[in-house]
Amino acid sequence: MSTQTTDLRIGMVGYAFMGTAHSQAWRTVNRVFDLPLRARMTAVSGRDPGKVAAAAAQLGWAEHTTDWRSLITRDDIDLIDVCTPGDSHAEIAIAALAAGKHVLCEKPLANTIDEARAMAAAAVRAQAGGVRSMCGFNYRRVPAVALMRRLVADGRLGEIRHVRAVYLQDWITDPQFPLVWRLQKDKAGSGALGDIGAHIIDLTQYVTGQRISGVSALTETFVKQRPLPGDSSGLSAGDTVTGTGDVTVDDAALFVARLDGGAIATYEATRFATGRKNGLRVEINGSQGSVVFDFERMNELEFYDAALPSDEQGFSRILVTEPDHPYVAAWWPPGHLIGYEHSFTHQARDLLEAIGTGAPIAPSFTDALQVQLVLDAVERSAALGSWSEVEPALT
Ligand code: SOE
Repeated sequence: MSTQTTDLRIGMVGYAFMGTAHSQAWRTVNRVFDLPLRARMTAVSGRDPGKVAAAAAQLGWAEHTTDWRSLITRDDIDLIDVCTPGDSHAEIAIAALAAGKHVLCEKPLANTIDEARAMAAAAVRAQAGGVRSMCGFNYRRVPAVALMRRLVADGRLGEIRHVRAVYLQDWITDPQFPLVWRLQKDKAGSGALGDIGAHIIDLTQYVTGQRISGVSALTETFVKQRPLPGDSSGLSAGDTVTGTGDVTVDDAALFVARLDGGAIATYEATRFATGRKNGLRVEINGSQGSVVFDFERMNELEFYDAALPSDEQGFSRILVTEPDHPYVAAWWPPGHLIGYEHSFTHQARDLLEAIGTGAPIAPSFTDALQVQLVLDAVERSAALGSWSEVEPALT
């Protein structure tokens, strides 16, 4: 590891689902990757004083405030991370850029084209002074997606003809699911379209290197009224319901599209695909091959290589876990999937809970002794060429 002397001091606005995900990233990134800057979790802001204090403590932020503007005027903050609903992205990001702060902003960039244009212009102006900005289309950074892009860029698929992209969720199929902010146009801008459709739009343009040049679409709102939640800050219901309100966004959005490199495409974004939890799937067919990415199997990429002899052709499953794959080498030894790390966090969780509550914890040393006894029996059996009994572990 190189010696990291320069800190990048971060102020994050918002601390719900995306704020939690970003915090995890800021906490971890320098422990995994060798980088020229060290992320410092300087301060987080949120509207509710009690909740932001709790979030700061839980997520690892040194300080907290209820005034996001104070983050922007501080000299000891270099980057503003915008993790709020879309209705405040433009105001926060533009103010931060004007103050010379780098900005990371969650997707979709804004709720309207006017806001997005103003943000893009502010970013270009700021960049002249060395200020950087980025939108958080995180799926680009899945190693299998990066590999998919490389295969396309290297010409392994030939001329791209079809793009088939779906993003399928089902978390609002129940009409009693409350009217959370993601279902309100003034807060979210649009529904499934902006929330998850934006991801597949970005992903397919990124992977193909082609821009969507025209679309023909239809949208639907299946459930037009929903219970009003007491707390509409997140994905889940608050505990109080105070009447009903109108759903003002799409529940589903479908469109066909042309890409400017000649491909034609279909897109489907819905939160009503019963049984589909986070089904982001992209298939690309070219003149020389095809690739398929499915987020629910995010460590894999399917590849069909038409350059192979016909008797060897077929979709092959590439396990994207090797050091030559993008991002992977910094994580774990070859073959250890991304997500492997979570089993250690879960292990630590269970141990902390057991110690704290006095609950039993497993596997105990006696359980582990049972494993040792099997290892020993295997070695004895192999050495002797005979059956070996495994005694029960008794302690
Ligand atoms: C909710 O639909 C959501 O969390 C999106 O807001 C995210 O961007 C997506 O990654 C998963 O689904």
